[in-house]
Amino acid sequence: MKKLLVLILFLACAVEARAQATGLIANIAGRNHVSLDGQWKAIIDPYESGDQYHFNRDASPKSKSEFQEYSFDATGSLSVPGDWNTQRAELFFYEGAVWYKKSFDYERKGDTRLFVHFGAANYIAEVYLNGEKVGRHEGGFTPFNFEITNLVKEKENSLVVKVDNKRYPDGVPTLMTDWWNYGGLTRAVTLVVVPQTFIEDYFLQLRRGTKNQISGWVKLNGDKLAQKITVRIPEAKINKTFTTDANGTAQINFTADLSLWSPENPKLYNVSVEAETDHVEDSIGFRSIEVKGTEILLNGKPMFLRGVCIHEEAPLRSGRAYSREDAETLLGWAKELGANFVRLAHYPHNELMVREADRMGLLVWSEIPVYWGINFESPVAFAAAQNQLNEMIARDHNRACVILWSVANETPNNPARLTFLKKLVERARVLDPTRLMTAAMLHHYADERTQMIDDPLAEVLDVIGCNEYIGWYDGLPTKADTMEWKTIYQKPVVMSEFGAEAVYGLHGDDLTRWTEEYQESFYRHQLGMLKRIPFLRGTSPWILMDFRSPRRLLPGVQDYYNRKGLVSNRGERKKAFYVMQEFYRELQQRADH
Ligand code: GCB
Repeated sequence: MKKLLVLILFLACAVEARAQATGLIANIAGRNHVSLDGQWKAIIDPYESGDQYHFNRDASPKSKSEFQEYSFDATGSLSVPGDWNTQRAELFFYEGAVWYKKSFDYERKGDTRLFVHFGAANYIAEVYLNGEKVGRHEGGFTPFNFEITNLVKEKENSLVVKVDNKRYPDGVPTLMTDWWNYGGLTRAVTLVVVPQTFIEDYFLQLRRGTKNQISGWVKLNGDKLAQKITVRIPEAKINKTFTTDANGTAQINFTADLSLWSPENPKLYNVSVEAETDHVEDSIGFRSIEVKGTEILLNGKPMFLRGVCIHEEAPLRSGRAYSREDAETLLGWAKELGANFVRLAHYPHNELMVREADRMGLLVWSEIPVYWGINFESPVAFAAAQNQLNEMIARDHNRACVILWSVANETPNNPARLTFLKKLVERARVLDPTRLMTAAMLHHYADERTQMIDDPLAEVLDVIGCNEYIGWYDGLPTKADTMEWKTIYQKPVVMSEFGAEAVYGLHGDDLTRWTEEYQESFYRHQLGMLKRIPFLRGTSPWILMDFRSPRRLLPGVQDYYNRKGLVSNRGERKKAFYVMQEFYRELQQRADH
Protein backbone atom coordinates (compact mmCIF):
# COMPACT_ATOMS: atom_id res chain seq x y z
CA MET A 1 0.00 0.00 0.00
CA LYS A 2 2.79 2.36 1.02
CA LYS A 3 4.68 1.49 -2.16
CA LEU A 4 1.59 2.22 -4.21
CA LEU A 5 1.19 5.60 -2.56
CA VAL A 6 4.82 6.45 -3.27
CA LEU A 7 4.34 5.40 -6.88
CA ILE A 8 1.19 7.51 -7.23
CA LEU A 9 2.96 10.48 -5.68
CA PHE A 10 5.92 9.98 -8.00
CA LEU A 11 3.66 9.79 -11.03
CA ALA A 12 1.75 12.91 -9.96
CA CYS A 13 5.01 14.81 -9.54
CA ALA A 14 6.27 13.57 -12.88
CA VAL A 15 3.11 14.81 -14.58
CA GLU A 16 3.41 18.18 -12.86
CA ALA A 17 7.11 18.43 -13.70
CA ARG A 18 6.52 17.53 -17.33
CA ALA A 19 3.65 20.00 -17.53
CA GLN A 20 5.92 22.74 -16.28
CA ALA A 21 8.71 21.78 -18.61
CA THR A 22 6.44 22.19 -21.62
CA GLY A 23 6.24 25.61 -23.10
CA LEU A 24 3.35 26.92 -25.06
CA ILE A 25 2.48 24.67 -27.99
CA ALA A 26 2.53 26.79 -31.11
CA ASN A 27 -0.23 26.81 -33.70
CA ILE A 28 -2.97 24.73 -32.06
CA ALA A 29 -5.31 25.03 -35.03
CA GLY A 30 -2.65 23.50 -37.27
CA ARG A 31 -2.49 20.30 -35.17
CA ASN A 32 -4.51 17.24 -34.44
CA HIS A 33 -7.00 18.62 -31.91
CA VAL A 34 -10.44 18.19 -30.34
CA SER A 35 -12.48 21.21 -29.34
CA LEU A 36 -13.98 21.29 -25.86
CA ASP A 37 -16.03 24.36 -26.64
CA GLY A 38 -19.73 24.35 -25.89
CA GLN A 39 -21.72 24.09 -22.68
CA TRP A 40 -19.77 23.50 -19.47
CA LYS A 41 -21.38 22.89 -16.10
CA ALA A 42 -20.64 25.86 -13.85
CA ILE A 43 -20.95 26.32 -10.10
CA ILE A 44 -20.85 29.95 -8.97
CA ASP A 45 -18.83 29.92 -5.76
CA PRO A 46 -18.57 33.40 -4.21
CA TYR A 47 -17.02 32.19 -0.93
CA GLU A 48 -14.76 29.63 -2.59
CA SER A 49 -16.24 26.73 -0.65
CA GLY A 50 -15.18 24.49 -3.49
CA ASP A 51 -11.59 24.52 -2.21
CA GLN A 52 -12.78 23.05 1.08
CA TYR A 53 -15.37 20.67 -0.37
CA HIS A 54 -13.11 19.47 -3.16
CA PHE A 55 -15.18 20.40 -6.16
CA ASN A 56 -12.16 19.35 -8.20
CA ARG A 57 -13.04 15.71 -7.46
CA ASP A 58 -16.47 16.09 -8.96
CA ALA A 59 -17.80 13.08 -7.04
CA SER A 60 -21.41 12.02 -6.77
CA PRO A 61 -22.72 10.64 -3.47
CA LYS A 62 -22.23 6.86 -3.36
CA SER A 63 -25.32 6.27 -1.26
CA LYS A 64 -28.51 8.04 -0.35
CA SER A 65 -27.06 8.81 3.07
CA GLU A 66 -23.78 10.34 1.97
CA PHE A 67 -23.53 14.00 2.77
CA GLN A 68 -22.57 16.21 -0.16
CA GLU A 69 -23.49 19.84 -0.57
CA TYR A 70 -22.71 20.39 -4.23
CA SER A 71 -23.52 18.84 -7.57
CA PHE A 72 -22.15 19.65 -10.98
CA ASP A 73 -24.88 17.55 -12.56
CA ALA A 74 -27.69 19.54 -10.99
CA THR A 75 -26.16 22.93 -11.73
CA GLY A 76 -26.60 25.19 -14.77
CA SER A 77 -24.21 25.67 -17.65
CA LEU A 78 -22.11 28.41 -19.21
CA SER A 79 -21.01 28.63 -22.78
CA VAL A 80 -17.27 28.31 -23.55
CA PRO A 81 -15.66 30.34 -24.97
CA GLY A 82 -17.40 33.23 -23.32
CA ASP A 83 -17.27 35.56 -20.37
CA TRP A 84 -19.73 34.72 -17.63
CA ASN A 85 -20.82 38.34 -17.07
CA THR A 86 -22.95 38.59 -20.18
CA GLN A 87 -24.40 35.08 -19.97
CA ARG A 88 -26.42 35.53 -16.79
CA ALA A 89 -27.85 38.71 -15.33
CA GLU A 90 -26.71 37.83 -11.81
CA LEU A 91 -23.10 37.52 -13.01
CA PHE A 92 -22.90 40.91 -14.65
CA PHE A 93 -20.86 42.51 -11.83
CA TYR A 94 -19.54 39.23 -10.42
CA GLU A 95 -15.92 39.07 -9.37
CA GLY A 96 -15.10 35.77 -7.75
CA ALA A 97 -14.76 32.06 -8.44
CA VAL A 98 -16.66 29.82 -10.82
CA TRP A 99 -15.99 26.07 -11.09
CA TYR A 100 -16.36 24.83 -14.64
CA LYS A 101 -16.72 21.19 -15.54
CA LYS A 102 -16.64 19.32 -18.82
CA SER A 103 -16.84 15.55 -19.31
CA PHE A 104 -15.24 13.92 -22.30
CA ASP A 105 -14.26 10.54 -23.64
CA TYR A 106 -10.91 10.08 -25.26
CA GLU A 107 -9.59 7.31 -27.40
CA ARG A 108 -5.82 7.35 -27.44
CA LYS A 109 -4.40 6.58 -30.86
CA GLY A 110 -0.94 5.03 -30.87
CA ASP A 111 1.83 6.35 -28.74
CA THR A 112 0.59 9.93 -28.52
CA ARG A 113 0.64 12.61 -25.85
CA LEU A 114 -2.30 14.75 -24.87
CA PHE A 115 -2.44 18.36 -23.72
CA VAL A 116 -5.29 20.56 -22.66
CA HIS A 117 -4.89 24.05 -24.06
CA PHE A 118 -6.70 27.20 -22.94
CA GLY A 119 -6.84 30.27 -25.18
CA ALA A 120 -7.30 32.35 -22.02
CA ALA A 121 -8.99 32.28 -18.62
CA ASN A 122 -9.45 35.48 -16.66
CA TYR A 123 -7.70 35.80 -14.19
CA ILE A 124 -6.45 32.73 -12.29
CA ALA A 125 -7.22 29.20 -13.46
CA GLU A 126 -6.66 25.98 -11.56
CA VAL A 127 -7.04 22.92 -13.73
CA TYR A 128 -7.91 19.42 -12.53
CA LEU A 129 -8.38 16.23 -14.49
CA ASN A 130 -10.14 13.32 -12.80
CA GLY A 131 -9.50 14.94 -9.43
CA GLU A 132 -5.77 15.56 -9.95
CA LYS A 133 -4.37 19.03 -10.23
CA VAL A 134 -2.61 19.51 -13.56
CA GLY A 135 -1.66 23.13 -13.16
CA ARG A 136 -2.41 26.72 -12.28
CA HIS A 137 -2.18 29.76 -14.48
CA GLU A 138 -2.27 33.47 -13.73
CA GLY A 139 -3.02 36.13 -16.32
CA GLY A 140 -6.30 36.68 -18.10
CA PHE A 141 -5.33 37.17 -21.74
CA THR A 142 -2.69 34.68 -22.75
CA PRO A 143 -2.80 30.98 -23.63
CA PHE A 144 -1.46 28.08 -21.59
CA ASN A 145 -1.43 24.30 -21.78
CA PHE A 146 -0.89 21.34 -19.48
CA GLU A 147 -0.02 17.77 -20.30
CA ILE A 148 -2.64 15.18 -19.30
CA THR A 149 -1.29 12.07 -21.05
CA ASN A 150 -0.95 10.08 -17.85
CA LEU A 151 -4.25 11.12 -16.33
CA VAL A 152 -6.67 10.78 -19.19
CA LYS A 153 -9.02 7.75 -19.34
CA GLU A 154 -11.04 6.33 -22.19
CA LYS A 155 -14.42 7.20 -20.74
CA GLU A 156 -15.98 9.92 -18.63
CA ASN A 157 -13.03 12.18 -17.98
CA SER A 158 -13.90 15.04 -15.69
CA LEU A 159 -12.07 18.26 -16.49
CA VAL A 160 -12.68 20.82 -13.74
CA VAL A 161 -11.38 24.38 -13.90
CA LYS A 162 -11.68 26.89 -11.12
CA VAL A 163 -11.59 30.35 -12.64
CA ASP A 164 -11.21 33.34 -10.36
CA ASN A 165 -11.52 36.87 -11.72
CA LYS A 166 -11.00 38.77 -8.47
CA ARG A 167 -8.66 41.72 -8.78
CA TYR A 168 -5.44 41.51 -6.78
CA PRO A 169 -3.10 44.29 -5.58
CA ASP A 170 -0.14 42.35 -7.01
CA GLY A 171 -2.00 41.31 -10.16
CA VAL A 172 -1.37 42.43 -13.74
CA PRO A 173 -3.55 44.37 -14.29
CA THR A 174 -4.12 45.43 -10.71
CA LEU A 175 -7.18 46.81 -8.92
CA MET A 176 -8.05 49.67 -11.26
CA THR A 177 -8.70 49.46 -14.97
CA ASP A 178 -10.97 51.25 -17.42
CA TRP A 179 -12.41 48.07 -18.93
CA TRP A 180 -14.86 45.41 -17.84
CA ASN A 181 -13.41 42.60 -15.77
CA TYR A 182 -15.00 39.87 -17.85
CA GLY A 183 -14.41 36.54 -16.06
CA GLY A 184 -14.36 32.94 -17.18
CA LEU A 185 -13.05 30.69 -19.90
CA THR A 186 -13.14 33.53 -22.36
CA ARG A 187 -11.33 31.74 -25.20
CA ALA A 188 -11.38 28.27 -26.73
CA VAL A 189 -10.45 25.14 -24.79
CA THR A 190 -8.83 22.40 -26.85
CA LEU A 191 -7.34 18.95 -26.47
CA VAL A 192 -4.15 18.78 -28.49
CA VAL A 193 -2.79 15.42 -29.60
CA VAL A 194 0.91 15.23 -30.40
CA PRO A 195 3.50 12.48 -30.97
CA GLN A 196 5.85 11.43 -28.15
CA THR A 197 8.43 13.84 -29.47
CA PHE A 198 6.76 16.80 -31.10
CA ILE A 199 7.53 20.23 -32.50
CA GLU A 200 6.67 22.41 -29.55
CA ASP A 201 7.41 25.74 -31.14
CA TYR A 202 9.26 27.42 -33.99
CA PHE A 203 10.28 30.97 -34.76
CA LEU A 204 10.71 31.87 -38.43
CA GLN A 205 11.05 35.53 -39.31
CA LEU A 206 13.41 37.76 -41.23
CA ARG A 207 16.49 38.65 -39.26
CA ARG A 208 16.37 42.30 -38.23
CA GLY A 209 17.89 44.53 -40.85
CA THR A 210 17.60 42.01 -43.70
CA LYS A 211 14.99 41.32 -46.37
CA ASN A 212 16.04 37.82 -47.39
CA GLN A 213 17.60 36.14 -44.36
CA ILE A 214 15.16 33.88 -42.55
CA SER A 215 16.44 33.16 -39.12
CA GLY A 216 15.06 31.55 -35.97
CA TRP A 217 14.74 28.14 -34.39
CA VAL A 218 12.67 24.98 -34.09
CA LYS A 219 12.22 23.35 -30.69
CA LEU A 220 11.32 19.74 -30.00
CA ASN A 221 9.75 18.35 -26.86
CA GLY A 222 10.05 14.68 -25.92
CA ASP A 223 12.72 12.06 -25.53
CA LYS A 224 14.05 11.82 -29.08
CA LEU A 225 15.61 15.24 -29.10
CA ALA A 226 18.26 14.68 -31.76
CA GLN A 227 16.43 14.86 -35.06
CA LYS A 228 16.65 16.11 -38.58
CA ILE A 229 14.41 19.13 -39.21
CA THR A 230 13.24 20.27 -42.63
CA VAL A 231 11.75 23.67 -43.33
CA ARG A 232 9.81 23.90 -46.59
CA ILE A 233 8.28 26.93 -48.28
CA PRO A 234 7.24 25.41 -51.62
CA GLU A 235 6.17 28.69 -53.20
CA ALA A 236 9.60 30.20 -52.54
CA LYS A 237 11.33 26.93 -53.52
CA ILE A 238 12.77 26.52 -50.05
CA ASN A 239 13.63 23.08 -48.76
CA LYS A 240 16.29 23.28 -46.04
CA THR A 241 17.50 20.75 -43.52
CA PHE A 242 18.87 21.31 -40.03
CA THR A 243 19.66 19.20 -36.99
CA THR A 244 18.60 19.72 -33.42
CA ASP A 245 21.08 19.87 -30.53
CA ALA A 246 20.94 17.86 -27.32
CA ASN A 247 18.19 20.15 -26.02
CA GLY A 248 16.04 19.56 -29.08
CA THR A 249 16.64 23.00 -30.57
CA ALA A 250 17.73 23.62 -34.14
CA GLN A 251 18.99 27.04 -35.16
CA ILE A 252 17.53 28.05 -38.52
CA ASN A 253 19.25 30.33 -41.00
CA PHE A 254 18.80 30.52 -44.73
CA THR A 255 18.41 32.91 -47.60
CA ALA A 256 15.09 33.20 -49.41
CA ASP A 257 13.79 35.28 -52.26
CA LEU A 258 10.45 36.45 -50.89
CA SER A 259 7.55 38.70 -51.71
CA LEU A 260 7.51 40.81 -48.55
CA TRP A 261 4.42 41.19 -46.36
CA SER A 262 2.97 44.70 -46.05
CA PRO A 263 -0.50 46.22 -45.59
CA GLU A 264 -0.68 46.61 -49.39
CA ASN A 265 0.57 43.07 -49.98
CA PRO A 266 -0.29 40.86 -46.99
CA LYS A 267 1.45 37.88 -48.52
CA LEU A 268 1.45 34.72 -46.39
CA TYR A 269 3.44 31.65 -47.38
CA ASN A 270 2.57 28.07 -46.56
CA VAL A 271 5.43 26.96 -44.41
CA SER A 272 5.92 23.43 -43.25
CA VAL A 273 8.21 22.42 -40.44
CA GLU A 274 9.02 18.72 -40.45
CA ALA A 275 10.81 16.65 -37.86
CA GLU A 276 11.32 12.89 -38.04
CA THR A 277 8.46 12.34 -35.60
CA ASP A 278 6.13 15.30 -36.23
CA HIS A 279 5.19 17.95 -38.71
CA VAL A 280 3.33 21.29 -38.58
CA GLU A 281 2.02 23.64 -41.26
CA ASP A 282 1.55 27.36 -40.84
CA SER A 283 0.90 30.51 -42.91
CA ILE A 284 3.70 32.94 -42.32
CA GLY A 285 4.50 36.35 -43.75
CA PHE A 286 7.93 37.92 -43.89
CA ARG A 287 8.74 41.61 -43.62
CA SER A 288 11.38 43.79 -42.09
CA ILE A 289 10.72 46.43 -39.48
CA GLU A 290 13.27 48.93 -38.20
CA VAL A 291 13.66 52.44 -36.94
CA LYS A 292 16.15 54.97 -38.19
CA GLY A 293 16.24 58.32 -36.39
CA THR A 294 12.62 59.33 -36.15
CA GLU A 295 11.52 57.09 -39.02
CA ILE A 296 9.75 53.74 -38.87
CA LEU A 297 10.86 51.63 -41.82
CA LEU A 298 8.70 48.81 -43.11
CA ASN A 299 10.64 46.75 -45.66
CA GLY A 300 13.13 49.60 -45.73
CA LYS A 301 10.57 52.30 -46.55
CA PRO A 302 9.54 55.09 -44.15
CA MET A 303 5.90 54.86 -43.20
CA PHE A 304 3.17 56.48 -41.12
CA LEU A 305 1.07 54.21 -38.90
CA ARG A 306 -2.54 55.11 -39.62
CA GLY A 307 -4.02 53.36 -36.64
CA VAL A 308 -6.82 52.98 -34.17
CA CYS A 309 -7.01 51.43 -30.70
CA ILE A 310 -9.28 48.44 -30.18
CA HIS A 311 -10.51 46.71 -27.02
CA GLU A 312 -11.43 43.04 -27.16
CA GLU A 313 -15.09 43.95 -26.84
CA ALA A 314 -17.58 42.07 -29.00
CA PRO A 315 -19.09 44.18 -31.77
CA LEU A 316 -22.87 44.20 -32.22
CA ARG A 317 -23.48 42.07 -29.13
CA SER A 318 -22.06 42.30 -25.67
CA GLY A 319 -19.15 40.68 -23.88
CA ARG A 320 -15.60 39.67 -24.72
CA ALA A 321 -14.87 39.18 -28.37
CA TYR A 322 -13.52 35.73 -29.24
CA SER A 323 -14.64 34.64 -32.70
CA ARG A 324 -13.35 35.04 -36.23
CA GLU A 325 -16.52 37.03 -37.07
CA ASP A 326 -15.79 39.43 -34.19
CA ALA A 327 -12.27 39.92 -35.52
CA GLU A 328 -13.48 40.42 -39.09
CA THR A 329 -16.03 43.03 -38.00
CA LEU A 330 -13.67 45.03 -35.79
CA LEU A 331 -10.77 44.92 -38.21
CA GLY A 332 -13.15 45.59 -41.10
CA TRP A 333 -14.19 48.85 -39.42
CA ALA A 334 -10.54 49.75 -38.89
CA LYS A 335 -9.94 49.20 -42.61
CA GLU A 336 -12.96 51.31 -43.47
CA LEU A 337 -11.47 54.07 -41.34
CA GLY A 338 -8.41 53.92 -43.58
CA ALA A 339 -6.15 52.22 -41.05
CA ASN A 340 -3.04 50.23 -41.85
CA PHE A 341 -2.35 49.67 -38.15
CA VAL A 342 -4.21 48.69 -34.97
CA ARG A 343 -3.21 49.01 -31.35
CA LEU A 344 -4.74 45.98 -29.62
CA ALA A 345 -5.31 47.48 -26.18
CA HIS A 346 -4.67 46.83 -23.27
CA TYR A 347 -3.77 43.12 -23.20
CA PRO A 348 -3.10 40.45 -25.80
CA HIS A 349 -6.25 39.87 -27.84
CA ASN A 350 -7.35 36.43 -28.98
CA GLU A 351 -5.24 34.72 -31.61
CA LEU A 352 -7.90 34.99 -34.32
CA MET A 353 -7.62 38.76 -34.13
CA VAL A 354 -3.91 38.60 -34.89
CA ARG A 355 -4.34 35.92 -37.57
CA GLU A 356 -7.02 38.06 -39.26
CA ALA A 357 -4.81 41.15 -39.07
CA ASP A 358 -2.07 39.12 -40.74
CA ARG A 359 -4.49 38.13 -43.50
CA MET A 360 -6.07 41.56 -43.94
CA GLY A 361 -2.85 43.54 -43.91
CA LEU A 362 -3.11 45.47 -40.65
CA LEU A 363 0.05 46.11 -38.66
CA VAL A 364 -0.34 45.31 -34.97
CA TRP A 365 0.80 46.79 -31.66
CA SER A 366 0.33 44.11 -29.02
CA GLU A 367 0.61 44.81 -25.30
CA ILE A 368 0.55 43.26 -21.84
CA PRO A 369 -1.79 44.69 -19.19
CA VAL A 370 0.88 46.51 -17.20
CA TYR A 371 -1.58 49.32 -16.77
CA TRP A 372 -1.60 52.37 -14.47
CA GLY A 373 -0.70 51.68 -10.84
CA ILE A 374 0.84 48.20 -10.93
CA ASN A 375 2.72 47.30 -7.75
CA PHE A 376 6.16 47.80 -9.29
CA GLU A 377 7.92 46.84 -6.06
CA SER A 378 6.32 43.40 -6.02
CA PRO A 379 8.15 40.30 -7.31
CA VAL A 380 4.73 38.65 -7.66
CA ALA A 381 3.57 41.39 -10.02
CA PHE A 382 6.84 41.18 -11.93
CA ALA A 383 6.50 37.42 -12.36
CA ALA A 384 2.92 37.86 -13.60
CA ALA A 385 3.94 40.56 -16.07
CA GLN A 386 6.92 38.61 -17.34
CA ASN A 387 4.90 35.46 -17.78
CA GLN A 388 2.27 37.31 -19.81
CA LEU A 389 5.03 38.85 -21.91
CA ASN A 390 6.52 35.39 -22.55
CA GLU A 391 3.15 33.96 -23.54
CA MET A 392 2.18 36.90 -25.73
CA ILE A 393 5.44 36.66 -27.67
CA ALA A 394 5.38 32.85 -27.82
CA ARG A 395 1.91 32.83 -29.34
CA ASP A 396 2.41 35.50 -31.97
CA HIS A 397 6.12 35.60 -32.79
CA ASN A 398 5.48 34.19 -36.28
CA ARG A 399 2.87 36.80 -37.25
CA ALA A 400 4.28 39.34 -39.69
CA CYS A 401 1.57 41.86 -38.81
CA VAL A 402 2.92 42.26 -35.27
CA ILE A 403 5.60 44.95 -35.38
CA LEU A 404 5.44 46.37 -31.86
CA TRP A 405 5.49 44.74 -28.43
CA SER A 406 4.38 47.14 -25.73
CA VAL A 407 5.32 46.64 -22.11
CA ALA A 408 3.11 49.21 -20.38
CA ASN A 409 0.36 51.80 -20.52
CA GLU A 410 0.48 55.12 -18.63
CA THR A 411 2.71 54.08 -15.79
CA PRO A 412 4.07 56.61 -13.30
CA ASN A 413 7.64 57.75 -13.79
CA ASN A 414 9.55 56.46 -10.74
CA PRO A 415 12.64 54.27 -10.15
CA ALA A 416 10.80 51.04 -9.23
CA ARG A 417 8.69 51.24 -12.37
CA LEU A 418 11.72 52.00 -14.52
CA THR A 419 13.61 48.94 -13.24
CA PHE A 420 10.53 46.74 -13.70
CA LEU A 421 9.83 47.86 -17.26
CA LYS A 422 13.47 47.88 -18.38
CA LYS A 423 13.73 44.24 -17.31
CA LEU A 424 10.65 43.42 -19.37
CA VAL A 425 12.08 45.18 -22.41
CA GLU A 426 15.37 43.28 -22.05
CA ARG A 427 13.51 40.01 -21.75
CA ALA A 428 11.37 40.74 -24.81
CA ARG A 429 14.46 41.51 -26.88
CA VAL A 430 15.93 38.13 -25.96
CA LEU A 431 12.71 36.33 -26.84
CA ASP A 432 12.26 38.26 -30.05
CA PRO A 433 15.20 40.19 -31.47
CA THR A 434 13.25 41.11 -34.62
CA ARG A 435 10.46 43.42 -33.46
CA LEU A 436 10.29 46.94 -32.08
CA MET A 437 9.67 47.73 -28.43
CA THR A 438 7.31 50.42 -27.24
CA ALA A 439 5.11 51.59 -24.34
CA ALA A 440 2.25 54.07 -24.12
CA MET A 441 3.65 56.82 -21.96
CA LEU A 442 2.75 60.13 -20.39
CA HIS A 443 4.22 63.55 -21.04
CA HIS A 444 4.17 66.78 -19.10
CA TYR A 445 3.85 70.52 -19.52
CA ALA A 446 7.21 72.23 -20.06
CA ASP A 447 5.28 75.50 -20.15
CA GLU A 448 1.68 76.48 -20.80
CA ARG A 449 1.93 75.75 -24.51
CA THR A 450 4.51 73.01 -24.66
CA GLN A 451 4.23 69.29 -24.01
CA MET A 452 7.49 67.53 -23.25
CA ILE A 453 8.32 63.88 -23.85
CA ASP A 454 11.26 62.96 -21.65
CA ASP A 455 10.26 59.80 -19.79
CA PRO A 456 13.54 57.90 -19.14
CA LEU A 457 11.87 54.63 -20.17
CA ALA A 458 12.06 55.85 -23.77
CA GLU A 459 15.83 55.31 -23.70
CA VAL A 460 15.31 51.56 -24.02
CA LEU A 461 12.41 51.71 -26.50
CA ASP A 462 12.44 51.89 -30.29
CA VAL A 463 9.16 53.72 -30.70
CA ILE A 464 7.66 56.13 -28.16
CA GLY A 465 3.95 55.77 -27.55
CA CYS A 466 2.27 58.83 -26.10
CA ASN A 467 -1.27 59.14 -24.70
CA GLU A 468 -2.88 62.57 -24.43
CA TYR A 469 -6.35 63.98 -23.86
CA ILE A 470 -5.91 67.69 -24.53
CA GLY A 471 -9.41 68.95 -25.25
CA TRP A 472 -11.22 66.32 -23.18
CA TYR A 473 -9.73 65.84 -19.68
CA ASP A 474 -7.54 68.87 -20.23
CA GLY A 475 -9.41 71.94 -21.45
CA LEU A 476 -11.56 72.34 -24.53
CA PRO A 477 -10.76 71.19 -28.08
CA THR A 478 -9.31 74.56 -29.09
CA LYS A 479 -6.58 74.14 -26.49
CA ALA A 480 -4.81 71.91 -29.02
CA ASP A 481 -4.51 74.82 -31.48
CA THR A 482 -1.57 76.43 -29.77
CA MET A 483 0.07 73.36 -28.25
CA GLU A 484 3.56 72.36 -29.35
CA TRP A 485 5.30 69.05 -28.73
CA LYS A 486 8.95 68.50 -27.88
CA THR A 487 10.98 65.40 -27.18
CA ILE A 488 14.51 64.87 -25.92
CA TYR A 489 14.74 61.68 -27.99
CA GLN A 490 15.60 61.18 -31.65
CA LYS A 491 12.96 58.46 -31.95
CA PRO A 492 9.63 58.03 -33.72
CA VAL A 493 6.55 58.97 -31.69
CA VAL A 494 3.13 57.39 -32.11
CA MET A 495 0.23 59.25 -30.52
CA SER A 496 -1.10 56.04 -29.04
CA GLU A 497 -4.26 57.62 -27.54
CA PHE A 498 -6.37 60.73 -27.86
CA GLY A 499 -10.14 60.90 -27.83
CA ALA A 500 -13.37 62.34 -26.49
CA GLU A 501 -16.68 60.78 -25.54
CA ALA A 502 -19.86 61.11 -27.56
CA VAL A 503 -23.16 59.28 -27.53
CA TYR A 504 -24.14 58.24 -31.02
CA GLY A 505 -27.20 60.25 -32.08
CA LEU A 506 -26.79 62.89 -29.36
CA HIS A 507 -26.52 66.27 -31.06
CA GLY A 508 -25.76 69.79 -29.92
CA ASP A 509 -23.21 72.51 -30.55
CA ASP A 510 -19.52 71.73 -30.56
CA LEU A 511 -19.01 72.90 -27.00
CA THR A 512 -21.62 70.56 -25.55
CA ARG A 513 -19.99 67.54 -23.94
CA TRP A 514 -21.11 64.05 -24.94
CA THR A 515 -22.47 65.22 -28.32
CA GLU A 516 -21.19 63.95 -31.64
CA GLU A 517 -20.42 67.57 -32.54
CA TYR A 518 -18.09 68.03 -29.57
CA GLN A 519 -16.25 64.83 -30.48
CA GLU A 520 -16.07 65.86 -34.14
CA SER A 521 -14.67 69.26 -33.25
CA PHE A 522 -12.23 67.62 -30.82
CA TYR A 523 -10.88 65.51 -33.68
CA ARG A 524 -10.51 68.49 -36.01
CA HIS A 525 -8.50 70.46 -33.48
CA GLN A 526 -6.44 67.41 -32.51
CA LEU A 527 -5.49 66.68 -36.10
CA GLY A 528 -4.44 70.29 -36.55
CA MET A 529 -2.05 69.86 -33.63
CA LEU A 530 -0.83 66.42 -34.62
CA LYS A 531 0.05 67.57 -38.13
CA ARG A 532 2.50 70.06 -36.60
CA ILE A 533 4.54 67.43 -34.75
CA PRO A 534 7.65 66.83 -36.87
CA PHE A 535 8.60 63.50 -35.26
CA LEU A 536 5.09 61.99 -35.31
CA ARG A 537 5.05 58.65 -37.15
CA GLY A 538 1.67 57.27 -36.23
CA THR A 539 -1.70 57.85 -34.58
CA SER A 540 -4.09 55.47 -32.88
CA PRO A 541 -7.09 57.38 -31.56
CA TRP A 542 -8.95 56.10 -28.53
CA ILE A 543 -10.98 54.13 -29.57
CA LEU A 544 -12.64 52.22 -32.43
CA MET A 545 -15.81 51.18 -30.58
CA ASP A 546 -17.57 52.11 -27.33
CA PHE A 547 -16.64 49.59 -24.64
CA ARG A 548 -17.87 48.56 -21.21
CA SER A 549 -16.19 50.07 -18.19
CA PRO A 550 -17.18 49.95 -14.49
CA ARG A 551 -15.79 53.50 -14.11
CA ARG A 552 -18.18 55.19 -16.54
CA LEU A 553 -21.29 55.86 -14.54
CA LEU A 554 -23.09 58.85 -16.00
CA PRO A 555 -26.73 57.75 -16.37
CA GLY A 556 -28.34 58.13 -19.76
CA VAL A 557 -24.95 58.92 -21.29
CA GLN A 558 -22.38 56.34 -20.29
CA ASP A 559 -24.37 53.66 -18.45
CA TYR A 560 -21.15 51.69 -17.85
CA TYR A 561 -19.78 52.41 -21.29
CA ASN A 562 -16.74 54.44 -22.19
CA ARG A 563 -18.20 56.34 -25.14
CA LYS A 564 -14.98 57.41 -26.85
CA GLY A 565 -15.69 55.03 -29.73
CA LEU A 566 -15.61 56.36 -33.27
CA VAL A 567 -18.24 53.67 -33.72
CA SER A 568 -20.97 52.98 -31.16
CA ASN A 569 -21.36 49.55 -29.58
CA ARG A 570 -24.18 48.99 -32.07
CA GLY A 571 -21.88 49.67 -34.99
CA GLU A 572 -23.11 53.20 -35.85
CA ARG A 573 -20.38 55.50 -37.16
CA LYS A 574 -20.20 58.77 -35.26
CA LYS A 575 -19.33 62.04 -37.01
CA ALA A 576 -15.74 61.90 -35.74
CA PHE A 577 -15.27 58.62 -37.61
CA TYR A 578 -15.46 60.53 -40.88
CA VAL A 579 -13.00 63.21 -39.72
CA MET A 580 -10.42 60.55 -38.98
CA GLN A 581 -11.25 58.75 -42.23
CA GLU A 582 -10.66 61.91 -44.24
CA PHE A 583 -7.29 62.43 -42.53
CA TYR A 584 -6.23 58.85 -43.28
CA ARG A 585 -7.35 59.17 -46.90
CA GLU A 586 -5.18 62.26 -47.31
CA LEU A 587 -2.22 60.47 -45.73
CA GLN A 588 -2.72 57.46 -47.92
CA GLN A 589 -2.92 59.54 -51.06
CA ARG A 590 0.28 61.31 -50.10
CA ALA A 591 1.99 57.99 -49.42
CA ASP A 592 0.85 56.62 -52.79
CA HIS A 593 2.44 59.52 -54.70
C1 GCB B 1 -6.44 56.32 -20.93
C2 GCB B 1 -6.28 54.85 -20.80
C3 GCB B 1 -7.46 54.11 -21.37
C4 GCB B 1 -8.74 54.80 -20.97
C5 GCB B 1 -8.75 56.18 -21.59
C6 GCB B 1 -9.98 57.02 -21.24
O1 GCB B 1 -5.51 57.06 -20.84
O2 GCB B 1 -5.08 54.38 -21.35
O3 GCB B 1 -7.43 52.79 -20.91
O4 GCB B 1 -9.88 54.08 -21.33
O5 GCB B 1 -7.63 56.88 -21.13
O6 GCB B 1 -10.99 56.88 -21.91
O7 GCB B 1 -9.91 57.78 -20.28
